[in-house]
Amino acid sequence: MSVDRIADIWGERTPHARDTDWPVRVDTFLAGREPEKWVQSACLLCSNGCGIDLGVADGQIVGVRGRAQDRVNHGRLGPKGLFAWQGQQKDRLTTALVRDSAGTLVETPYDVAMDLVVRKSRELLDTKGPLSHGFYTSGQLMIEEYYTLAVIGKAGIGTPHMDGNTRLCTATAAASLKETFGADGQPGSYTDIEATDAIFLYGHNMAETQTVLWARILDRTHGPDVPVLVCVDPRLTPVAKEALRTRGVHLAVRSGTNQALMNALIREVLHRGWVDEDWVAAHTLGLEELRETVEPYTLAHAAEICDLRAADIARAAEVFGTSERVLSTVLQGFYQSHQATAAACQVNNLHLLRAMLGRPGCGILQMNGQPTAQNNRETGVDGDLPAFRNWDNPDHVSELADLWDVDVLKIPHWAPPTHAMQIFRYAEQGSIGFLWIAGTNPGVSMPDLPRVRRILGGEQTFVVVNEAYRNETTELADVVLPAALWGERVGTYTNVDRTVHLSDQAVEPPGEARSDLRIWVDYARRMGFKDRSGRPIPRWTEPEDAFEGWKEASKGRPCDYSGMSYESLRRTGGIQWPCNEQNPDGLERLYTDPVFPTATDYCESFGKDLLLGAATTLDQHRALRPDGRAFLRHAAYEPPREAPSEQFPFLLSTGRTAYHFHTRTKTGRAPQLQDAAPSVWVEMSPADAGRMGVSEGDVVRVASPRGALEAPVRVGNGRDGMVFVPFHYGDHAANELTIDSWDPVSKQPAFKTGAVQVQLVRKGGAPSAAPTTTASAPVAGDVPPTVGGPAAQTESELA
Ligand SMILES: Nc1nc2c(c(=O)[nH]1)N[C@H]1C(S)=C(S)[C@@H](COP(=O)(O)OP(=O)(O)OC[C@H]3O[C@@H](n4cnc5c(=O)[nH]c(N)nc54)[C@H](O)[C@@H]3O)O[C@H]1N2
Ligand SMILES: Nc1nc2c(c(=O)[nH]1)N[C@H]1C(S)=C(S)[C@@H](COP(=O)(O)OP(=O)(O)OC[C@H]3O[C@@H](n4cnc5c(=O)[nH]c(N)nc54)[C@H](O)[C@@H]3O)O[C@H]1N2
Ligand code: SF4
Ligand SMILES: [Mo]
Repeated sequence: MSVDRIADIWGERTPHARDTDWPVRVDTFLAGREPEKWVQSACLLCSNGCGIDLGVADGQIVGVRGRAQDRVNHGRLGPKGLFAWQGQQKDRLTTALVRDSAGTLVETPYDVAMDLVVRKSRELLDTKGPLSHGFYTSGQLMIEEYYTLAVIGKAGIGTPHMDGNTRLCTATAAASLKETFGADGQPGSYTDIEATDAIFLYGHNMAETQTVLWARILDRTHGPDVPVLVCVDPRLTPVAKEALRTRGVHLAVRSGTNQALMNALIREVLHRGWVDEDWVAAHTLGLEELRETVEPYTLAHAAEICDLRAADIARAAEVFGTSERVLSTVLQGFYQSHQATAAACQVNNLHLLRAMLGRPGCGILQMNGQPTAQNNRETGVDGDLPAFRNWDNPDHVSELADLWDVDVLKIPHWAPPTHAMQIFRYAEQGSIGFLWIAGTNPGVSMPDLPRVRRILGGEQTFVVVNEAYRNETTELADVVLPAALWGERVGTYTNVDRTVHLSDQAVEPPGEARSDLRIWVDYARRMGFKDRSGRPIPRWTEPEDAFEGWKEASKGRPCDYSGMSYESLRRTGGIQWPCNEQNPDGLERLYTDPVFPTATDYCESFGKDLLLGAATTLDQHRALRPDGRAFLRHAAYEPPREAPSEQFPFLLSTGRTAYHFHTRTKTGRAPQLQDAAPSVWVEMSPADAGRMGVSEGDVVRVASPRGALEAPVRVGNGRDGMVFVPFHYGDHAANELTIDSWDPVSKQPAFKTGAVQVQLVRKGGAPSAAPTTTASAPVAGDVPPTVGGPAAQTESELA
């Protein structure tokens, strides 16, 4: 059947009962031509990682089709997967750009531009040493590229200044998994959706941000044995509506108060005796400290802090405490806040207290956002050491020195890795004089943009950017190198539930564009990086050899890829790590035994204080004798850094809409998606709007102590006292307003809290351009519905 997949984001329902397979539904979108061939890949527009085939004709992508046999999506695709590839065929960078003496970016042959990069880099390394170099990358490159950069940065140059935009994204997922279980890695599996009785979504608008995973949940909630949903989100998202429909709860917390709510949920579970005492005693540490910390958070106390009804919190605790199987997902409403790691750890705690791990239906998804954020963390381009090695454990550093054949002292491990916000600080001061950015657009996505522009645009640091389009960041760079995109190169990546996919090359990159792997290998060869035996660093030039190098680095570690190959990935619908001799087909769930990777000699991290971020030492960790037990981590609630005041009376929250991906470099060039959400808006509650005399479509000025933007109002369904701005629009960027402060443990910025004022600028006359199909749905009935029309018709076939 044919469906308008702009009007219907999730597509046709295929309901089914608990413990039965999710039916297959294959979605296909062709932009007018029949493909000559199909090329295997996985979607690269969110962490769900849907299996996708690219249809190719005359050397161009002409359409896409979901892969029926893929374990992630069973053939389905969402609006971004269906339509965004079209944006890759417009406005591409085909040559390098170099800033001339007049300050203009001039088209330059790639070789000449790379010569300049190498000259600059060599000069700084010779005069200032490795600390003069910083790398800021992405959650959207491939394993081969990340691992290559990790080896260049750590074994070739020796700089600790390396991080990804994953710091803004899911650094907290990694941090909370390390704190609780000793290492990163998602315990659960997407198949937990088929088996579960209750699903908790914490600060996660999955309906818009992992649309296919949400379709998977809808196929349970529309079948028999409906699971109960609990949604923790200040806005009435589609997730919140489904929670109400399944007779669960929508906890519309006041932004920035998650930790108080979590402490109350844990207290209730403890007080009501919903704890598996024997399991907890055998497999965890820290119960008494946790009990003590949560004791003050009675239902009434938390209700007051979070501005919720005590009965609703009690109901949520009851769902958790009395369901046989619970699946939890956590994302930016928790991660982008001042107590991010603390709150995310409480989700892990609830599962530990009820022994809800390692069996069907009982997963935890400390979600990723970006499609390859997981690999950024695994390979160590977030500053950590590859394959979840512990930079604070001398044995782990020696292993790498042996593997890479370099001196131990070359590998940066004498201090904690430098997080993104600190890298920008050093670039501001000029101690980082060479900053290489790839696969991210900080000119829109970082907090406090006025400052980011000063840093990137200043003379004190030389900025190189690998990009596929001209954007807000390339306009501030000294050299721009043209990058190949998805479908234009081969590589592998890993989604949230540890499923690894191979993406084959379907078409050639345009002009002089080339993959980040080729760019970095070229740089390394020209720089002449060598190991102790005189071999080049890295030892490979081709993607498959880089993957083989990565397999070797990961062997014996939690994220073990040693049993995979390009051939086996091509043959299957994705393989979950660990994949090795013991698990030749991969492993569906971790911690079935349950032995957690907390042993002092094995763990990825010795842990940190959740309130201050101070690190536990190796000796302190050993003295705790964790020996495979998980940590019940605890923290009191603290109010957010920037609270509303008389001058700035509203709470600011920022986030996403279903139709755009981040800074819109692809989705803004795909007509179906761009037309569905063409320009920025500001969401306000009906009560706030009414009080200010503001109606749908009126233009307001939103200002924070840092900056301001003007935009039309959507009178929507959020909390009173809160405004929400989507962060996708570089011309009216939410980050003009946001504060640059972060969680002490994960160092993830708090994009979800801040204080602003709102003033009416002029009456509008027409409704705002916000979509009606999503969390931004209007309260007024006379706003025209968001539809895609004939251009958005998609074929959908049930098996
Ligand atoms: N369509 C689309 N999908 C995407 C992306 C995209 O840009 N567009 N990006 C991908 C990436 S990289 C990421 S990281 C994910 C992000 O996916 P999500 O985390 O689902 O998206 P957000 O809109 O950033 O935030 C989620 C929710 O947090 C709520 N929130 C705000 N403050 C609080 C709070 O204090 N407490 C709680 N509990 N909730 C709060 C907001 O109301 C919002 O609905 O999406 C991925 N998928
Ligand atoms: N206020 C606010 N700010 C936020 C957030 C929020 O919720 N609120 N969310 C944060 C989060 S979770 C995230 S993930 C970030 C996302 O923020 P960004 O990472 O800055 O956003 P993108 O638009 O995805 O930028 C990716 C860039 O890489 C380019 N690109 C794509 N593929 C490739 C490739 O293969 N190679 C190279 N070299 N380039 C490529 C694209 O053209 C694009 O310009 O934003 C963060 N900022
Ligand atoms: S859910 Fe994510 S991975 Fe799947 S099609 Fe949509 S954007 Fe792509
Ligand atoms: Mo993200």
